[in-house]
Amino acid sequence: MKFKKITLILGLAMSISQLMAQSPVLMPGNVDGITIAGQDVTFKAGNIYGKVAVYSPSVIRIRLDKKALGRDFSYAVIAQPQQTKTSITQNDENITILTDSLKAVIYKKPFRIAYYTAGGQLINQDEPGLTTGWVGEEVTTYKTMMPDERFIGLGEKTGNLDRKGNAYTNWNSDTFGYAVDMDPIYSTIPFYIGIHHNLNYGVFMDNTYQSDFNFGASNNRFSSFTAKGGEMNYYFIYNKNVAGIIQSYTGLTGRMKMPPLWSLGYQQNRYSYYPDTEVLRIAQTLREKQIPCDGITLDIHYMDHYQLFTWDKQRFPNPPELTSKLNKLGFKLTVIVDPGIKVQKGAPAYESGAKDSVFIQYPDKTFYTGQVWPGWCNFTDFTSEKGRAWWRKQVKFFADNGVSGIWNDMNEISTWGQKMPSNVLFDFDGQQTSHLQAHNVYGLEMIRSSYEGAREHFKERPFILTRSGYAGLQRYSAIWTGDNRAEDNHMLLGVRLMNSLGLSGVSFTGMDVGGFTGGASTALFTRWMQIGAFIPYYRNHTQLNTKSSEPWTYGEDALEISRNFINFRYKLLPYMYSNFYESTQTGMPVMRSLAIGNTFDGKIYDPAFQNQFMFGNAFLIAPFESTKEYGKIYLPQGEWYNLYNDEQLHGMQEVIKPLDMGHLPVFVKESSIIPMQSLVQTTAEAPTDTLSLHIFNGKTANEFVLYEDDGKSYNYEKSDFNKRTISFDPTHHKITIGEAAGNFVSKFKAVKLVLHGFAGLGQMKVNSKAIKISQGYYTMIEPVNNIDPQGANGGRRDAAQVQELSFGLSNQKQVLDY
Ligand code: NBV
Repeated sequence: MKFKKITLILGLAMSISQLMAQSPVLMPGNVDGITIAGQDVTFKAGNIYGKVAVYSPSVIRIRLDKKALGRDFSYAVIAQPQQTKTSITQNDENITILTDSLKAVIYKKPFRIAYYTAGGQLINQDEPGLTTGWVGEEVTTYKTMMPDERFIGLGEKTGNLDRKGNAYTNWNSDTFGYAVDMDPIYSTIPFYIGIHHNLNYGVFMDNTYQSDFNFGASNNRFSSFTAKGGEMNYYFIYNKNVAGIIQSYTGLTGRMKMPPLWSLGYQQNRYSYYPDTEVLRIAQTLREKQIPCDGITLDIHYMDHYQLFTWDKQRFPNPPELTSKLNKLGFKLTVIVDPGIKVQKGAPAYESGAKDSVFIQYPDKTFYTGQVWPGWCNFTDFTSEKGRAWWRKQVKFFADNGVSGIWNDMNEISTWGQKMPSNVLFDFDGQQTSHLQAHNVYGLEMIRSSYEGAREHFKERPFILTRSGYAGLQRYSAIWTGDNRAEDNHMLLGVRLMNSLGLSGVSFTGMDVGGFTGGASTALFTRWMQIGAFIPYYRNHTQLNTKSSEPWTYGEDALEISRNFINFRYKLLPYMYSNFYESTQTGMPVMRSLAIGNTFDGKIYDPAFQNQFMFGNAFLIAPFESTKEYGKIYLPQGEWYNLYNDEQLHGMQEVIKPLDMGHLPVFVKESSIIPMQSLVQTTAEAPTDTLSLHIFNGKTANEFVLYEDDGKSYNYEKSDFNKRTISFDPTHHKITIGEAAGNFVSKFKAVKLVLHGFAGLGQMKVNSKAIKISQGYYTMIEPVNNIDPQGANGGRRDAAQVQELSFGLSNQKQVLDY
């Protein structure tokens, strides 16, 4: 009896001391309760519930929670797991999941996971001592930091291309005039790529709560990702190259749709153009000054006291007439929308939204009211189908007025206070949640509603633009990098932001060219306009009360240089449109960080070279501060041509080039295939029926898929496109234009082949018929004052000696031998 009492007391004392010693960090225990079903493994690990699921040979998903796994729901992921050849085996120590390209090992004592190549090389593993842990509701997965590991991506994040040594937060924020190292800014894409030992992998943590990523910020032990709530839910992606990782990531989160062709043209913005006569004056001036342009935008002053779905009747008395006049001049109109609906009795949008109860609410069922442009506002709950349906219906207002584009601003959500209470509730598609979980997807669901509304009501493909978003935003919208400053370092930061977005599945990206706040110097403005010609969404925009920023406002030289670069962009439309097509197919961005093609070349991460990027596969752009007189450029592997004069340069070397206002350093990669067209002032104007096909000689074989469709309807979804593969095979001295696929009749009937670096070639055989080659000069981008009677290059300073020949374009395969 006495003995029993003692053991009881001892036992009690022990459990109290255990309780007291319980760690504030909850971690997975040993794995048991394992169920293997097809490609899935479910288990318990101490108090943790887990599931590991194979999505494809290169994608494995991990879910962990401290309670039974809940509803499987995502705003980002649209893919279902693919049927994948998988072998799952286990022993006392571990469970091994093997696909054709990836091996995941779940260690049982305690739970942790490691990923290996099919050949057994370690790609990535949970940090063995830290694995995954919960502190309160906050969950973090820790990964062993590999020697010399680099990290790229994570969407719209400031900082260096290589994110090693830094930590980042995801909480969509309105950051007017942000500093170049500010974090977070407007959008959230919790997806990054790790690189080490000639291996690369991707991690996408699909959790919409505020999240933190740590890439060895003041620690050399781990990289980690944290969510402030919800479950640990991430996808591990392995592929041999970064392009393959992006392809898998966009396989999960979706790819962009074909944009309207006009949205690739130059766009003129300001905050704000009004009244209508001013809008037309700008449009007409662009035409008079022969500056190609396709889009003009109305910022908030078009509305009646900033109330959504209204027009200021004084400034814009007849919007359909305005849009029709603009259309006749070859312009499309985009208008801004904000999520806030002014609380105003009698106002149709407010009344109908309130009646249908589409606004986000406090727990006591009163609408959340926040202050923004129109004053006190309610905000549509885009996370409910009811809210989205209501918004889609409102979008008809724009269709009825001939609007072609919807620019979604302030959708972080931004309110003047910038502090929306945590207890505001969102439907979250049937599982009501708080602001904490819904905040980061608010913008995504707003653009989804705008896109779907436009798809319902617009006659043609819409252009949708957003400032905020979450992973998957590429399915609905283009994005721009918000309120930057007219400063050199902002111009370069903008390039890195877009490159990082491109690495994170978003191809259609832009920045305010010329800078939003402040005023650019002439040199900065000109440099920015040049870079703009090589970014996916090319718009010039500036803040209220700043100096005008149309291309003619900086003097004659700036105007001429801007025009020449815009001209070049318009001639490149067949190349660009085809590159956008590639984005729709594989997620490959149009604007490409050098980390995509040169992942393991350490030089490209050097801060001196990290702003360089590829525009498609052919052009390497080297942006520098406008104040620099010399630029040090790193040319990666391959042979390169200077765009202005075809000077040939070897890759894997640094070159120093003098910089002047007229020449943005641009290089063309050897073996490039660049289809071009005649100059037009707007995409509404048909180019001539001759396709200029530029081939840059080189030692490597290359291919280019030339894609055309009508540029405006959805018929391309029903095979109404024209697609052919053009290939260059230097080993066999052959250029092939493949047979055309699809039902669309190409706008081109003839080809003018422009050969660069083929000096000495006298003739070519086109389908066995010999055709004589003529010698010529070609200037890709005219600089100012290019006439130089003494110049060796046909009387011009900048020109390349080229070989040319012309022949008819057929729908059948055409083989050119040389
Ligand atoms: O609508 C006005 C501006 C707009 O021009 C800008 O591009 C957005 O990023 N908008 C922000 C509202 C706030 C400007 C201070």
